[in-house]
Amino acid sequence: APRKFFVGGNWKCNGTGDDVKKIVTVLNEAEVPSEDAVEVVVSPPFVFLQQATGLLRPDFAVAAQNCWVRKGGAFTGEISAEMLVNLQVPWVILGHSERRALLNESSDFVADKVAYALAQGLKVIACIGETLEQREAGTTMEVVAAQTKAIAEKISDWTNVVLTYEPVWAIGTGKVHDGLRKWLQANVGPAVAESTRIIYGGSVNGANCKELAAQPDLDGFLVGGASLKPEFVDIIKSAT
Ligand code: G2H
Repeated sequence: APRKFFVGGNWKCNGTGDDVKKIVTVLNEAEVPSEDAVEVVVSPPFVFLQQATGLLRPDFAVAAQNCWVRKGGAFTGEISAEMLVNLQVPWVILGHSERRALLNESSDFVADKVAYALAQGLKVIACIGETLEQREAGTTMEVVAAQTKAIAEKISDWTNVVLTYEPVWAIGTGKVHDGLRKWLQANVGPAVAESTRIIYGGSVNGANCKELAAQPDLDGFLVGGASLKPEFVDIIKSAT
């Protein structure tokens, strides 16, 4: 089966209950390509997940922005994968560059989270990407391959993984996606390389989405800032 275009909206740590209503109203009224052509997933902060789920059109899904690495318990301030499953939240974003950088999440820790979340039945938007320093040092492919390898060592089924390349610096060229697909082919296998969606994140907006979507190895987007605005609809439309 061809890889279905994926558009994720990462709302990050933004908004109020009223903002959720406003954003969801815009999405619900939007005319977008059919479910066969694009998978749309929005990711509100934890506290708004249930509200968003209740209001959102049935062809769009929600994702949490993080979850705890193992079964819940005495981990103050954390949210477990089991809780997300219990709330019928289908997706979770893991390893976002902001968590890797600001909260010191290591590749091994992220990989453990990916494996645990998948085992609980969640679908995972797994994020990888290099910093500007690493890019300038010419180690981009090495860095993203190591981040992907950490995950590949802990999972065997990639069906419910969307791999998200988010260079911490800016707009992509599609080249890293090609390298990542080749890495999967050589290290995981041709079937996984063929079927796994590799999406792009980093300042995607209504103006640049069409050009980016035309890259052959790019199967969708994880959108931050622009996912809070009506132009998110234009980004969804770039699927076709
Ligand atoms: C990268 C991205 C989405 P933005 O962090 O996760 O955000 O589109 O605001 O660059």
